[in-house]
Amino acid sequence: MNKRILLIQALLVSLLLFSCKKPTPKDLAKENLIPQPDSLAATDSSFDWTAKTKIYVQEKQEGSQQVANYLAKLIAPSTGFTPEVKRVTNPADKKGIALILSDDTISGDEAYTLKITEKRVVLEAHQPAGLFRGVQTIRQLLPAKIELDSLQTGPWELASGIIKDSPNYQYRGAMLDVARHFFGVEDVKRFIDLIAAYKMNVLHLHLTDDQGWRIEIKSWPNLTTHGGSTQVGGEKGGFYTQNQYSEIVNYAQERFITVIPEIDMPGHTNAALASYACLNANNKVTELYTGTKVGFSTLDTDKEITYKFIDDVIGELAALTPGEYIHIGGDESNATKKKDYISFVNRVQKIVSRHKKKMIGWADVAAAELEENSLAQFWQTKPDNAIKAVNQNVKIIMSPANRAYLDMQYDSICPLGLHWAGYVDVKKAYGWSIENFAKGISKENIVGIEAPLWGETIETMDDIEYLVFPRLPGYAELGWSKNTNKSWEEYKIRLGKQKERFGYMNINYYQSPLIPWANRGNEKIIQQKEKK
Ligand code: TNX
Repeated sequence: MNKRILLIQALLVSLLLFSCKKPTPKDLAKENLIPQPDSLAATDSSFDWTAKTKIYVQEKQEGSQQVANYLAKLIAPSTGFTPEVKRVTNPADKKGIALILSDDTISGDEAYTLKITEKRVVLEAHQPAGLFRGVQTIRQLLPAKIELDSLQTGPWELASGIIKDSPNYQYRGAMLDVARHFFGVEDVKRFIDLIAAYKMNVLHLHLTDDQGWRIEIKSWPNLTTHGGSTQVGGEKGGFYTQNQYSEIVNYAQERFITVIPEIDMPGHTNAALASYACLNANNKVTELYTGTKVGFSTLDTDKEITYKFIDDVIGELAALTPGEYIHIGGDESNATKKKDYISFVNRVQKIVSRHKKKMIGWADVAAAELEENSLAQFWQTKPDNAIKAVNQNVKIIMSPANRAYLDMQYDSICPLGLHWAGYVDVKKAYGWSIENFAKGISKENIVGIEAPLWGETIETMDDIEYLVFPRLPGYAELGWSKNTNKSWEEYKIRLGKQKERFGYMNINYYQSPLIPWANRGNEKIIQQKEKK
């Protein structure tokens, strides 16, 4: 009898204790967010995400429902929670997590406000894209092991406070060259997930080059069956069917990332020239090419069939492209006469417009007469071409090779990559300013930043990750965060603290000696994610 009373008493006490469990004090200012948000105010408490926590969205807000589902799915494997997403009239009044589209919050498509108290997490944005970027902040505020695919023990606490955040530049992207070496749909999806985690919003796919044509064009089938059959080094290549390509585009769109497809021309076209004799000046197909030289191929810019070909290709691609841009390359056309190059670009620009898209070209295209809504991509280390574009009132995407090329080696012993633009260590990759890089190209001329990964030396997803990480978070921050927030000394510490997260995300990153790599806690990994 006595024993029973004691047991009941003990139960009651523990119940009482449990229900009054004090939230753990946590300092939001000590969290290591990349990119750094605009403003952050800590309130020294925390929100505990438990199995009971629900995600609330406003009734009739389809966009927030989609992001809520993404968040629920993101945290499910490691927490074991399957949070219910509920539509209610006033999500902000509920205890739990609220995702709200509202006009009363900080403006801008990707801006968001995140308010965390002991009772609730309220994420507000004008647009679903803003909610999605805010969800990436929530993700980084959760313990790093949230990234694991296997069940972990909590607690899953978020430091309390208020974050107000918006991007500095509207265009923040990475490029993947799938032409030199082909990468399949699953690899591209992983690449998308990795850039999405750092709030990037553009994936530029370099789909064609001398070594391979990677996108199915139904009206010119030989481009892929023959032109896509090989790659650098001579191994089997590959290509995306239009359905597979759409799958990539949709996957990116669900992460509020725009895919910009590139068909490189008139140079870098050997794969097409090897597939169709009529595109060549001498009406003979070329041999497939598996080396890494550049600047030797050109479409015949005098033939009408060339423009019919381009019209067909751009037409099919435009139909697969919800984004507003198509990239036409235009770089290193050393085998094309200057005057032919100029008339070619002028004509191709019109073809792109006719298909209701805007043109992007590598800044070399500024030799032609650019329309004001075209964009030029700065890549050379000298700004001359980009300045020609600026003089035509054309905006610039900043990708200077000696700072922003993901295929430049970190140093002389780096096993992957090239170094024609120099070595780009992690500090060099981060330590520059987009708007001060080149005299004559200032903030109002620039849409943003893109870090291109050329594919001559990379064959596997591990190779991709080795060159991309840890430089990519830095490019993401250069594009997102305001200038006043940027300092290498401070950034390298934040980056070092991503170590655990990189590990749990199974990223094959380069352990640069410039970074003070640090473990944040003693969180035990119950089961490491399996290496692909
Ligand atoms: C130059 S950058 C190229 C690419 C190469 C790259 C290697 C540019 C517009 N063209 O064809 O892959 O260098 O770094």
